[in-house]
Amino acid sequence: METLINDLRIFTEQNFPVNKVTPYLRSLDLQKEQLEKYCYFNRDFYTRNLVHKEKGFELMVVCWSPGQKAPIHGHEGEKCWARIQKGSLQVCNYKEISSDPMNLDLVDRVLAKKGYLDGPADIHSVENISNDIAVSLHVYASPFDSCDIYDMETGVKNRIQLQYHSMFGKLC
Ligand code: 2CO
Ligand code: FE2
Repeated sequence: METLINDLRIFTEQNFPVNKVTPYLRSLDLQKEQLEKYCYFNRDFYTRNLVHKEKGFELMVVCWSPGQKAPIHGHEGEKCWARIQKGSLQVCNYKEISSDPMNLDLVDRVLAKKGYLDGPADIHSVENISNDIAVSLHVYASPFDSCDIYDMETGVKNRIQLQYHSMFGKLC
């Protein structure tokens, strides 16, 4: 984990070049033991577990029980990669055709399995459609603590505050 954090720090100085960061994260070799202390599950929602945060980036382990979902949300230019470390997740990517009225086009739907690297993501939803738990490792370059949720039924965009379930291995 220390090596990963140090390497991400170097990428910060280079403004997270996608052509370098993507292959780096794709070939990342983390043992499940290294993630264990960040793995907390909740019955009601997926959990965001902070591993490390500094000005340029944050590193997070996200834990998904079966059926849990991050609804359609935007990353607003923040570079966001997610690597599946355990289980599988369905990722749907959208393109905003217009904001008023809200019109999103489904660009692709991917069943991301262990070892798959997604990103950098823009507008997407992520869902554990399997019957098993899933764990993903997320790198957010230029992280922010709120994001827009797109409600397709009402055509309304809602700003929500993002929260951590645990920080540095300890429950919040
Ligand atoms: N972005 C969501 C979050 O930080 C998880 S989906 O993958 O980017 O809660
Ligand atoms: Fe996301």
